[in-house]
Amino acid sequence: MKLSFRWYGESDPVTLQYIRQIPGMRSVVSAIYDVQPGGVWSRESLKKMKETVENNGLLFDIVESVPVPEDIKLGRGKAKEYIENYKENIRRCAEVGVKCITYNFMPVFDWTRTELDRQAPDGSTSLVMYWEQMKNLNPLTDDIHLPGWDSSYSQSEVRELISAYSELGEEGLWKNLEVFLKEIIPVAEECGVRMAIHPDDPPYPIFGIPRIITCEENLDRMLKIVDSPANSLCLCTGSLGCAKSNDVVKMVRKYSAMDRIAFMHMRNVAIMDDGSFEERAHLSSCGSLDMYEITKALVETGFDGYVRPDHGRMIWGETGKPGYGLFDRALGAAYINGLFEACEKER
Ligand SMILES: [Mn+2]
Repeated sequence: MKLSFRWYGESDPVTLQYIRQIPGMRSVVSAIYDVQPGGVWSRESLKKMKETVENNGLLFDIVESVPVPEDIKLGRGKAKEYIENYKENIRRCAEVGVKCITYNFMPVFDWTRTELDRQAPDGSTSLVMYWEQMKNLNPLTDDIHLPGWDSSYSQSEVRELISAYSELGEEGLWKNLEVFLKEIIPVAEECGVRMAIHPDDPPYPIFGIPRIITCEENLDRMLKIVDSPANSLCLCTGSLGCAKSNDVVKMVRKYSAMDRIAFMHMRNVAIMDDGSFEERAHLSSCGSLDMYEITKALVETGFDGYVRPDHGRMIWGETGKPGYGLFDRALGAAYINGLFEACEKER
């Protein structure tokens, strides 16, 4: 496996010098942040990213994310133009040596949480989603400001998007995903890039907005749209793992054996009785997922893709982007290294 770490560019309080000091660290997972979703990334920015990362002894060969604009997901407006731009971004990433591009197909909102700094008994904080806090919210009638939601949309724009997606429905969203994949995957194949779709987080509809990258049946359907290793998964254990019905170990084993996992996001999550969930430390005993069995499934199926520790807690007084501090993600990386070494030597 290729160990990697997400970095948000020069504005990230976690420096590349620090990331480099994590044992076994290989690649930096980043993106170009000076262009709006839908636009074309400049060659200059990509070259500068590559140089900056390499000057710090790391590789820039994996991207997260090239965002998919709402028009593509809704199949309206500038969808055609944006798909062409997306292809160009794949080509330009490949030019600087990128081998894997992560993206998601989640309508309107990326991950949904109700608190970003919920304090645990040990004083650490993490992201949580409590149904108790969600259930009375209605974005069509109330002004909603959930943490982490894209503040570039006004409330009326959010309402318009939500009704457009409700009208589109799941099958409409599948149709638009199909159009997108059939256009971009051949380009990725040509360039030697693997596209890795991130599951919806959490993997079920919120506020009646359709979500489709959610469960084994739907992942099967997605992978069949274009049956190629260039059309692969970013298998995020924490996202899929917050639906009790998902058997994450089974899914990892199955898709890794098929060589359809390009990127692993490894983190743990604790599911509550009512389906609420809390992000936890990476260790198996800290949450609902068996990280050892997940790693074993990867090793036994010969996985050689990218892995990164996903969201960490905030610990030791660190401040910064919720989920993306240095300390707990570095602990996660060390734990992942240990699991892989043990599983590989056991074989
Ligand atoms: Mn993830």
